[in-house]
Amino acid sequence: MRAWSSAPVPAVPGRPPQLSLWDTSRGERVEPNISGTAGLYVCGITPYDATHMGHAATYVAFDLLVRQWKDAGADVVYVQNVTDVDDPLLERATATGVEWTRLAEEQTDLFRTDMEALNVIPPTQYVGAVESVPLIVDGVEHLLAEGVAYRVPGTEGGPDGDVYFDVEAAQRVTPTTEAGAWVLGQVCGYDEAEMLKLSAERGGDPDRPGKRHRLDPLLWRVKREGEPAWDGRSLGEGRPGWHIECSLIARKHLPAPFTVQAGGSDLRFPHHEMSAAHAYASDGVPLAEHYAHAGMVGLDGEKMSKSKGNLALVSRLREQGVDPMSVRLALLAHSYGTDWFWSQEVLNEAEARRRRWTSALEAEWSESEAEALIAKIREALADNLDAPRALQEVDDAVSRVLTAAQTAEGAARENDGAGRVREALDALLGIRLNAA
Ligand code: 5CA
Ligand code: ZN
Repeated sequence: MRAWSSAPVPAVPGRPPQLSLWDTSRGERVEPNISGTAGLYVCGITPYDATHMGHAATYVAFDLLVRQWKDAGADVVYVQNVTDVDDPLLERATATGVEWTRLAEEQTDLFRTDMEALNVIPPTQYVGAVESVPLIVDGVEHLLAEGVAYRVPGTEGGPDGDVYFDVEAAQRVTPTTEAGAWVLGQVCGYDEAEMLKLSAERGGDPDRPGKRHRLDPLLWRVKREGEPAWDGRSLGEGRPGWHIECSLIARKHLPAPFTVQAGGSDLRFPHHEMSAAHAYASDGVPLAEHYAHAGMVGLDGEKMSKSKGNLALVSRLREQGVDPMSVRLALLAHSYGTDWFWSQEVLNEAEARRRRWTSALEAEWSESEAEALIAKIREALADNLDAPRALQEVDDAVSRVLTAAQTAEGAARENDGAGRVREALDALLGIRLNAA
Protein backbone atom coordinates (compact mmCIF):
# COMPACT_ATOMS: atom_id res chain seq x y z
CA MET A 1 0.00 0.00 0.00
CA ARG A 2 1.22 3.51 -0.77
CA ALA A 3 2.29 5.57 2.26
CA TRP A 4 2.40 9.38 2.17
CA SER A 5 5.24 11.68 1.23
CA SER A 6 7.39 13.96 3.29
CA ALA A 7 9.93 16.67 2.68
CA PRO A 8 13.55 15.69 3.48
CA VAL A 9 14.42 15.85 7.18
CA PRO A 10 17.30 18.30 7.72
CA ALA A 11 20.47 16.85 9.27
CA VAL A 12 21.39 18.60 12.49
CA PRO A 13 25.12 18.65 13.32
CA GLY A 14 26.01 16.68 16.47
CA ARG A 15 24.25 13.75 18.12
CA PRO A 16 21.55 13.43 20.81
CA PRO A 17 22.06 11.68 24.16
CA GLN A 18 21.03 8.00 24.51
CA LEU A 19 17.24 7.71 24.59
CA SER A 20 15.61 6.58 27.80
CA LEU A 21 12.09 5.30 27.03
CA TRP A 22 9.26 4.20 29.32
CA ASP A 23 8.51 0.55 28.48
CA THR A 24 4.84 -0.01 29.37
CA SER A 25 5.26 -3.80 29.42
CA ARG A 26 8.23 -3.84 31.80
CA GLY A 27 6.95 -0.84 33.77
CA GLU A 28 10.37 0.80 33.75
CA ARG A 29 12.68 3.01 31.75
CA VAL A 30 14.78 1.25 29.11
CA GLU A 31 17.55 2.28 26.73
CA PRO A 32 16.57 0.65 23.41
CA ASN A 33 19.51 -0.86 21.58
CA ILE A 34 19.56 0.50 18.03
CA SER A 35 23.04 -0.58 17.01
CA GLY A 36 21.68 -2.82 14.24
CA THR A 37 18.28 -1.78 12.94
CA ALA A 38 16.00 0.50 14.91
CA GLY A 39 12.73 -1.29 14.22
CA LEU A 40 9.37 0.31 14.99
CA TYR A 41 5.84 -0.94 14.42
CA VAL A 42 3.01 1.47 15.16
CA CYS A 43 -0.52 0.11 14.85
CA GLY A 44 -2.30 1.96 12.07
CA ILE A 45 -5.86 3.13 11.61
CA THR A 46 -9.02 1.21 10.98
CA PRO A 47 -10.16 3.55 8.23
CA TYR A 48 -13.65 4.72 9.19
CA ASP A 49 -13.37 7.87 11.31
CA ALA A 50 -9.83 9.07 10.78
CA THR A 51 -8.06 11.22 11.72
CA HIS A 52 -9.18 12.40 15.15
CA MET A 53 -6.87 14.10 17.64
CA GLY A 54 -6.27 10.81 19.46
CA HIS A 55 -4.98 9.13 16.30
CA ALA A 56 -2.95 12.23 15.45
CA ALA A 57 -1.44 12.41 18.96
CA THR A 58 -0.34 8.77 18.80
CA TYR A 59 1.31 9.12 15.38
CA VAL A 60 2.98 12.40 16.29
CA ALA A 61 4.30 10.87 19.54
CA PHE A 62 6.00 8.01 17.74
CA ASP A 63 7.12 10.33 14.96
CA LEU A 64 9.29 11.90 17.67
CA LEU A 65 10.79 8.47 18.30
CA VAL A 66 11.61 8.07 14.59
CA ARG A 67 13.16 11.56 14.60
CA GLN A 68 15.19 10.84 17.74
CA TRP A 69 16.54 7.64 16.20
CA LYS A 70 17.36 9.35 12.89
CA ASP A 71 19.10 12.13 14.79
CA ALA A 72 21.14 9.41 16.54
CA GLY A 73 22.20 8.13 13.09
CA ALA A 74 20.20 4.90 13.35
CA ASP A 75 19.02 2.80 10.44
CA VAL A 76 15.27 3.12 11.08
CA VAL A 77 12.76 0.63 9.69
CA TYR A 78 9.25 1.80 10.50
CA VAL A 79 6.21 -0.33 9.69
CA GLN A 80 2.56 0.65 10.00
CA ASN A 81 -0.57 -1.25 9.00
CA VAL A 82 -4.05 -0.29 7.85
CA THR A 83 -6.82 -2.50 9.20
CA ASP A 84 -8.71 -2.18 5.94
CA VAL A 85 -11.15 -4.98 6.74
CA ASP A 86 -12.60 -5.56 10.21
CA ASP A 87 -15.96 -5.55 12.03
CA PRO A 88 -16.12 -1.83 12.94
CA LEU A 89 -15.31 -0.79 9.38
CA LEU A 90 -17.94 -3.16 7.91
CA GLU A 91 -20.52 -2.03 10.48
CA ARG A 92 -19.91 1.62 9.64
CA ALA A 93 -20.15 0.92 5.91
CA THR A 94 -23.49 -0.88 6.39
CA ALA A 95 -24.84 1.84 8.70
CA THR A 96 -23.99 4.62 6.23
CA GLY A 97 -24.83 2.71 3.06
CA VAL A 98 -21.34 3.09 1.62
CA GLU A 99 -19.38 0.30 -0.05
CA TRP A 100 -16.86 -0.84 2.57
CA THR A 101 -13.92 -0.73 0.13
CA ARG A 102 -14.79 2.84 -0.78
CA LEU A 103 -15.06 3.89 2.86
CA ALA A 104 -11.65 2.36 3.58
CA GLU A 105 -10.02 4.00 0.56
CA GLU A 106 -11.47 7.43 1.26
CA GLN A 107 -10.56 7.38 4.93
CA THR A 108 -7.06 6.08 4.26
CA ASP A 109 -6.55 8.88 1.74
CA LEU A 110 -7.77 11.44 4.23
CA PHE A 111 -5.39 10.01 6.82
CA ARG A 112 -2.45 10.28 4.42
CA THR A 113 -3.26 13.93 3.74
CA ASP A 114 -3.56 14.62 7.47
CA MET A 115 -0.23 12.94 8.21
CA GLU A 116 1.47 14.95 5.47
CA ALA A 117 0.01 18.17 6.82
CA LEU A 118 1.21 17.31 10.33
CA ASN A 119 4.71 16.60 8.96
CA VAL A 120 4.71 13.00 10.18
CA ILE A 121 7.53 10.98 8.59
CA PRO A 122 5.93 8.15 6.59
CA PRO A 123 6.59 4.52 7.51
CA THR A 124 9.13 2.58 5.46
CA GLN A 125 6.39 0.00 4.83
CA TYR A 126 2.68 0.81 4.88
CA VAL A 127 0.76 -2.44 4.69
CA GLY A 128 -2.95 -3.25 4.47
CA ALA A 129 -4.72 -6.25 5.98
CA VAL A 130 -6.42 -7.12 2.69
CA GLU A 131 -3.18 -7.29 0.72
CA SER A 132 -1.76 -9.46 3.55
CA VAL A 133 -4.43 -12.18 3.40
CA PRO A 134 -2.14 -14.84 1.81
CA LEU A 135 0.50 -14.15 4.49
CA ILE A 136 -2.15 -14.46 7.20
CA VAL A 137 -3.52 -17.72 5.79
CA ASP A 138 0.01 -19.18 5.94
CA GLY A 139 0.42 -17.94 9.50
CA VAL A 140 -2.89 -19.36 10.75
CA GLU A 141 -2.26 -22.72 9.05
CA HIS A 142 1.11 -22.79 10.80
CA LEU A 143 -0.43 -22.09 14.23
CA LEU A 144 -2.94 -24.91 13.64
CA ALA A 145 -0.07 -27.26 12.71
CA GLU A 146 1.81 -26.23 15.86
CA GLY A 147 -1.21 -27.18 17.98
CA VAL A 148 -1.78 -23.67 19.32
CA ALA A 149 -4.95 -22.98 17.33
CA TYR A 150 -8.25 -24.84 16.88
CA ARG A 151 -11.52 -24.73 15.00
CA VAL A 152 -14.79 -23.87 16.74
CA PRO A 153 -18.22 -25.21 15.70
CA GLY A 154 -20.78 -22.73 14.43
CA THR A 155 -23.19 -21.12 16.88
CA GLU A 156 -26.59 -19.47 16.33
CA GLY A 157 -26.79 -20.81 12.80
CA GLY A 158 -23.30 -19.60 11.93
CA PRO A 159 -20.92 -21.82 9.96
CA ASP A 160 -18.38 -24.18 11.51
CA GLY A 161 -14.70 -23.55 11.32
CA ASP A 162 -13.79 -20.18 12.83
CA VAL A 163 -10.20 -20.57 14.01
CA TYR A 164 -9.16 -19.43 17.48
CA PHE A 165 -5.78 -19.10 19.16
CA ASP A 166 -5.28 -21.34 22.19
CA VAL A 167 -3.73 -19.16 24.92
CA GLU A 168 -3.21 -22.09 27.26
CA ALA A 169 -1.48 -24.24 24.67
CA ALA A 170 0.62 -21.25 23.62
CA GLN A 171 1.95 -20.91 27.15
CA ARG A 172 3.08 -24.55 27.05
CA VAL A 173 5.20 -24.02 23.91
CA THR A 174 8.77 -24.93 24.80
CA PRO A 175 10.64 -21.67 24.94
CA THR A 176 13.82 -21.49 22.89
CA THR A 177 14.64 -18.30 24.77
CA GLU A 178 13.52 -18.74 28.41
CA ALA A 179 13.69 -15.03 29.13
CA GLY A 180 11.33 -14.06 26.36
CA ALA A 181 8.74 -16.84 26.76
CA TRP A 182 5.23 -15.44 26.46
CA VAL A 183 2.83 -15.82 29.36
CA LEU A 184 -0.69 -14.40 29.43
CA GLY A 185 -0.61 -10.82 30.76
CA GLN A 186 3.09 -10.31 30.15
CA VAL A 187 2.72 -7.50 27.64
CA CYS A 188 -0.22 -5.65 29.19
CA GLY A 189 0.50 -6.30 32.86
CA TYR A 190 -3.22 -6.71 33.70
CA ASP A 191 -4.77 -9.49 35.79
CA GLU A 192 -7.25 -11.95 34.31
CA ALA A 193 -10.38 -10.15 35.54
CA GLU A 194 -9.21 -6.94 33.89
CA MET A 195 -8.33 -8.81 30.69
CA LEU A 196 -11.79 -10.39 30.57
CA LYS A 197 -13.46 -7.04 30.98
CA LEU A 198 -11.31 -5.41 28.27
CA SER A 199 -11.72 -8.35 25.91
CA ALA A 200 -15.50 -7.86 25.88
CA GLU A 201 -15.12 -4.10 25.34
CA ARG A 202 -12.50 -4.30 22.62
CA GLY A 203 -13.72 -6.69 19.96
CA GLY A 204 -13.21 -9.99 21.81
CA ASP A 205 -15.91 -12.62 22.41
CA PRO A 206 -15.27 -14.11 25.87
CA ASP A 207 -18.74 -15.70 25.95
CA ARG A 208 -18.65 -17.51 22.62
CA PRO A 209 -19.49 -21.20 23.19
CA GLY A 210 -16.93 -23.74 22.05
CA LYS A 211 -13.86 -21.77 22.97
CA ARG A 212 -11.26 -23.46 25.18
CA HIS A 213 -10.42 -20.30 27.12
CA ARG A 214 -12.59 -17.19 27.29
CA LEU A 215 -9.66 -15.01 26.25
CA ASP A 216 -8.76 -17.06 23.16
CA PRO A 217 -8.84 -14.58 20.26
CA LEU A 218 -10.11 -15.11 16.71
CA LEU A 219 -7.52 -15.89 14.02
CA TRP A 220 -9.74 -16.61 11.01
CA ARG A 221 -13.46 -15.96 10.55
CA VAL A 222 -15.08 -18.17 7.96
CA LYS A 223 -17.39 -16.56 5.44
CA ARG A 224 -20.84 -15.32 6.46
CA GLU A 225 -23.50 -14.26 4.02
CA GLY A 226 -22.98 -10.66 2.95
CA GLU A 227 -19.48 -10.36 4.37
CA PRO A 228 -16.34 -10.02 2.28
CA ALA A 229 -14.21 -13.16 2.15
CA TRP A 230 -10.96 -14.38 0.63
CA ASP A 231 -9.51 -17.75 -0.29
CA GLY A 232 -8.26 -19.27 2.96
CA ARG A 233 -7.04 -22.53 1.36
CA SER A 234 -7.32 -25.19 4.10
CA LEU A 235 -9.08 -22.66 6.36
CA GLY A 236 -11.92 -22.17 3.91
CA GLU A 237 -13.09 -18.83 2.57
CA GLY A 238 -13.11 -16.09 5.18
CA ARG A 239 -11.28 -13.09 6.61
CA PRO A 240 -8.48 -12.54 9.11
CA GLY A 241 -8.75 -11.81 12.82
CA TRP A 242 -7.23 -8.59 14.06
CA HIS A 243 -4.17 -9.45 16.19
CA ILE A 244 -2.72 -11.94 13.71
CA GLU A 245 -2.70 -9.18 11.08
CA CYS A 246 -0.25 -6.98 13.01
CA SER A 247 1.75 -9.91 14.32
CA LEU A 248 2.51 -11.21 10.82
CA ILE A 249 2.95 -7.86 9.08
CA ALA A 250 5.47 -6.87 11.76
CA ARG A 251 7.29 -10.21 11.51
CA LYS A 252 7.50 -9.99 7.74
CA HIS A 253 9.00 -6.52 7.51
CA LEU A 254 11.04 -6.20 10.72
CA PRO A 255 13.78 -8.17 12.46
CA ALA A 256 12.73 -10.69 15.13
CA PRO A 257 12.49 -9.30 17.72
CA PHE A 258 12.23 -5.67 16.61
CA THR A 259 12.92 -2.71 18.88
CA VAL A 260 9.58 -1.08 19.80
CA GLN A 261 5.92 -2.06 19.34
CA ALA A 262 3.75 1.03 19.76
CA GLY A 263 0.22 2.38 19.60
CA GLY A 264 -2.38 3.94 21.86
CA SER A 265 -2.84 2.54 25.37
CA ASP A 266 -6.16 1.00 24.27
CA LEU A 267 -4.05 -1.57 22.43
CA ARG A 268 -2.19 -2.92 25.48
CA PHE A 269 -4.89 -5.58 25.75
CA PRO A 270 -5.97 -7.60 23.90
CA HIS A 271 -4.23 -6.38 20.77
CA HIS A 272 -0.55 -6.17 21.67
CA GLU A 273 -0.78 -9.01 24.16
CA MET A 274 -2.20 -11.35 21.52
CA SER A 275 0.00 -10.12 18.63
CA ALA A 276 3.02 -10.94 20.79
CA ALA A 277 1.52 -14.31 21.74
CA HIS A 278 0.90 -15.29 18.10
CA ALA A 279 4.47 -14.49 17.12
CA TYR A 280 6.00 -16.28 20.07
CA ALA A 281 3.81 -19.35 19.62
CA SER A 282 4.74 -19.60 15.97
CA ASP A 283 8.52 -19.76 16.39
CA GLY A 284 9.60 -19.18 20.00
CA VAL A 285 11.01 -15.71 19.31
CA PRO A 286 9.50 -12.65 21.03
CA LEU A 287 7.82 -10.13 18.72
CA ALA A 288 9.33 -6.96 20.15
CA GLU A 289 11.95 -5.97 22.72
CA HIS A 290 9.95 -3.04 24.07
CA TYR A 291 6.41 -1.66 24.19
CA ALA A 292 5.44 2.00 24.24
CA HIS A 293 1.90 3.34 24.48
CA ALA A 294 0.43 6.80 24.02
CA GLY A 295 -2.28 8.06 26.37
CA MET A 296 -5.89 8.41 25.27
CA VAL A 297 -7.00 11.81 24.04
CA GLY A 298 -10.56 12.89 24.71
CA LEU A 299 -12.48 16.03 23.79
CA ASP A 300 -13.59 18.67 26.31
CA GLY A 301 -13.57 16.25 29.23
CA GLU A 302 -15.23 13.33 27.44
CA LYS A 303 -14.17 10.23 25.56
CA MET A 304 -14.27 10.87 21.80
CA SER A 305 -16.71 8.72 19.89
CA LYS A 306 -18.60 8.96 16.65
CA SER A 307 -21.83 7.90 18.38
CA LYS A 308 -21.58 10.93 20.69
CA GLY A 309 -20.73 13.06 17.66
CA ASN A 310 -17.76 14.57 19.44
CA LEU A 311 -14.79 13.88 17.20
CA ALA A 312 -12.11 16.53 16.83
CA LEU A 313 -10.88 15.81 13.31
CA VAL A 314 -7.60 17.05 11.86
CA SER A 315 -9.22 17.43 8.43
CA ARG A 316 -12.03 19.60 9.81
CA LEU A 317 -9.52 22.00 11.38
CA ARG A 318 -7.58 22.10 8.12
CA GLU A 319 -10.79 22.98 6.27
CA GLN A 320 -11.32 25.80 8.74
CA GLY A 321 -7.90 27.17 7.80
CA VAL A 322 -6.11 26.21 11.02
CA ASP A 323 -2.36 25.94 10.44
CA PRO A 324 -1.42 22.24 10.81
CA MET A 325 1.72 23.28 12.68
CA SER A 326 -0.51 24.78 15.37
CA VAL A 327 -2.26 21.40 15.63
CA ARG A 328 1.09 19.66 15.90
CA LEU A 329 2.26 22.11 18.58
CA ALA A 330 -0.94 21.50 20.51
CA LEU A 331 -0.31 17.74 20.44
CA LEU A 332 3.34 18.16 21.44
CA ALA A 333 2.36 20.31 24.42
CA HIS A 334 1.12 17.16 26.22
CA SER A 335 3.19 14.31 27.66
CA TYR A 336 2.57 11.48 25.25
CA GLY A 337 2.15 8.78 27.87
CA THR A 338 -0.72 10.35 29.83
CA ASP A 339 -4.39 10.82 28.98
CA TRP A 340 -5.50 14.37 28.16
CA PHE A 341 -8.30 16.35 26.55
CA TRP A 342 -8.33 18.35 23.35
CA SER A 343 -10.11 21.73 23.53
CA GLN A 344 -10.31 25.04 21.69
CA GLU A 345 -8.14 26.55 24.41
CA VAL A 346 -5.39 24.00 23.78
CA LEU A 347 -5.47 24.99 20.11
CA ASN A 348 -5.51 28.73 20.88
CA GLU A 349 -2.40 28.40 23.03
CA ALA A 350 -0.62 26.46 20.33
CA GLU A 351 -1.58 29.04 17.73
CA ALA A 352 -0.14 31.84 19.89
CA ARG A 353 3.04 29.83 20.39
CA ARG A 354 3.41 29.22 16.65
CA ARG A 355 3.10 32.95 15.95
CA ARG A 356 5.63 33.86 18.65
CA TRP A 357 8.14 31.32 17.39
CA THR A 358 7.64 32.41 13.78
CA SER A 359 8.36 36.02 14.58
CA ALA A 360 11.32 35.12 16.80
CA LEU A 361 12.92 33.30 13.88
CA GLU A 362 13.01 36.63 12.04
CA ALA A 363 15.16 38.11 14.80
CA GLU A 364 18.84 37.53 15.28
CA TRP A 365 19.99 34.36 17.05
CA SER A 366 23.57 34.10 18.19
CA GLU A 367 25.35 30.87 17.36
CA SER A 368 25.69 30.09 21.05
CA GLU A 369 21.97 30.65 21.75
CA ALA A 370 21.11 28.35 18.83
CA GLU A 371 23.56 25.67 19.88
CA ALA A 372 22.45 25.72 23.52
CA LEU A 373 18.80 25.43 22.51
CA ILE A 374 19.42 22.51 20.15
CA ALA A 375 21.26 20.67 22.95
CA LYS A 376 18.35 21.28 25.32
CA ILE A 377 15.76 20.06 22.81
CA ARG A 378 17.81 16.90 22.31
CA GLU A 379 18.10 16.35 26.06
CA ALA A 380 14.36 16.74 26.55
CA LEU A 381 13.51 14.31 23.73
CA ALA A 382 16.04 11.74 24.96
CA ASP A 383 14.24 11.90 28.30
CA ASN A 384 11.28 9.70 27.28
CA LEU A 385 10.32 11.99 24.36
CA ASP A 386 9.53 14.91 26.66
CA ALA A 387 8.09 17.23 24.03
CA PRO A 388 6.41 19.61 26.52
CA ARG A 389 9.83 20.31 28.06
CA ALA A 390 11.35 20.79 24.60
CA LEU A 391 8.63 23.35 23.77
CA GLN A 392 9.30 25.14 27.05
CA GLU A 393 13.01 25.35 26.18
CA VAL A 394 12.14 26.91 22.83
CA ASP A 395 9.74 29.34 24.56
CA ASP A 396 12.52 30.44 26.93
CA ALA A 397 15.01 30.99 24.11
CA VAL A 398 12.34 32.77 22.04
CA SER A 399 11.64 35.18 24.94
CA ARG A 400 15.34 36.01 25.27
CA VAL A 401 15.72 36.55 21.54
CA LEU A 402 12.58 38.71 21.24
CA THR A 403 13.62 40.85 24.23
CA ALA A 404 17.07 41.36 22.74
CA ALA A 405 15.57 42.18 19.34
CA GLN A 406 13.45 44.99 20.83
CA THR A 407 16.58 46.71 22.05
CA ALA A 408 18.67 46.13 18.91
CA GLU A 409 17.53 48.12 15.88
CA GLY A 410 17.15 46.35 12.56
CA ALA A 411 17.94 42.76 13.42
CA ALA A 412 19.64 40.87 10.63
CA ARG A 413 17.16 39.25 8.22
CA GLU A 414 19.48 36.36 7.41
CA ASN A 415 21.44 34.86 10.20
CA ASP A 416 22.97 31.47 10.75
CA GLY A 417 21.73 31.03 14.31
CA ALA A 418 18.07 31.40 13.32
CA GLY A 419 18.60 29.12 10.32
CA ARG A 420 20.02 26.41 12.55
CA VAL A 421 17.13 26.67 14.99
CA ARG A 422 14.62 26.55 12.13
CA GLU A 423 16.20 23.32 10.84
CA ALA A 424 16.42 21.76 14.29
CA LEU A 425 12.73 22.48 15.03
CA ASP A 426 11.89 20.76 11.76
CA ALA A 427 14.22 17.77 12.18
CA LEU A 428 13.70 17.04 15.89
CA LEU A 429 10.15 18.24 16.60
CA GLY A 430 8.66 18.14 13.12
CA ILE A 431 7.69 21.80 13.46
CA ARG A 432 8.23 23.46 10.09
CA LEU A 433 7.71 27.20 10.33
CA ASN A 434 7.26 29.47 7.34
CA ALA A 435 8.81 32.89 7.30
CA ALA A 436 6.58 35.51 9.02
N1 5CA B 1 -6.32 -0.62 13.38
C1 5CA B 1 -6.20 -0.74 14.80
C2 5CA B 1 -4.78 -0.98 15.23
S1 5CA B 1 -4.07 -2.34 14.41
C3 5CA B 1 -6.75 0.50 15.53
O1 5CA B 1 -6.71 0.52 16.73
N2 5CA B 1 -7.20 1.47 14.73
S2 5CA B 1 -7.81 2.85 15.28
O2 5CA B 1 -8.15 3.61 14.11
O3 5CA B 1 -8.82 2.60 16.23
O4 5CA B 1 -6.65 3.57 16.03
C4 5CA B 1 -5.47 3.94 15.34
C5 5CA B 1 -4.36 4.28 16.34
O5 5CA B 1 -4.75 5.40 17.14
C6 5CA B 1 -4.05 3.15 17.32
O6 5CA B 1 -2.65 3.15 17.60
C7 5CA B 1 -4.85 3.53 18.54
O7 5CA B 1 -4.30 2.99 19.72
C8 5CA B 1 -4.76 5.04 18.52
N3 5CA B 1 -5.91 5.69 19.15
C9 5CA B 1 -7.22 5.44 18.93
N4 5CA B 1 -8.01 6.26 19.68
C10 5CA B 1 -7.16 7.06 20.39
C11 5CA B 1 -7.34 8.12 21.35
N5 5CA B 1 -8.55 8.53 21.71
N6 5CA B 1 -6.24 8.71 21.85
C12 5CA B 1 -5.00 8.30 21.49
N7 5CA B 1 -4.76 7.33 20.58
C13 5CA B 1 -5.82 6.70 20.04
ZN1 ZN C 1 -2.27 -3.38 15.32
